[in-house]
Amino acid sequence: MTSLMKPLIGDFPGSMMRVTHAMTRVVAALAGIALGASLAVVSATPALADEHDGWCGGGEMCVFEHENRVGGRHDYYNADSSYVDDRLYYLWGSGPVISGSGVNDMASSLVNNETRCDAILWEDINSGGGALIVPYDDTGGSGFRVNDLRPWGMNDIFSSSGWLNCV
Ligand SMILES: [Ca+2]
Ligand SMILES: [Ca+2]
Ligand SMILES: [Ca+2]
Repeated sequence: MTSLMKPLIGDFPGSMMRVTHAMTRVVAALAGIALGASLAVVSATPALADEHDGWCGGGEMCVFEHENRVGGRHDYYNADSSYVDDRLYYLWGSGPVISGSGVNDMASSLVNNETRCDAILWEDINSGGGALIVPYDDTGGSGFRVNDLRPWGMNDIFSSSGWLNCV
């Protein structure tokens, strides 16, 4: 599947890209188109029921409260228009336990664990504001990791996310 995105914002295989606020309007509009197509592809995999359970499984984009993927976390398999209604999981005992702390404006590191789609995270809900595009890793590793969002100027800011450039 050819992406509608790349011709407009440039080809950037394997690299991260911060999208400016002005560009995001274009990105968001096109991501909506790309998203429908991407969901049709990925929804056939069995990981769908595993999202929002605190485990960072295959096909998911996972955000973490602190740098280097520690602290509270949350896992997204589908696009999510608002992190305001999501809660952080903490690893206690045998597995993740949900907390009262929200995901919104908390992410300091993340993993794109999808092997066919770039992840895109926005600073506002409903795909608003600036965004960060995070490539996928299809080499059989542990996903594309961003261990520190501060150099990107996007620490503690993300409020929604989705997928794009799915192959
Ligand atoms: Ca949500
Ligand atoms: Ca944080
Ligand atoms: Ca935000």
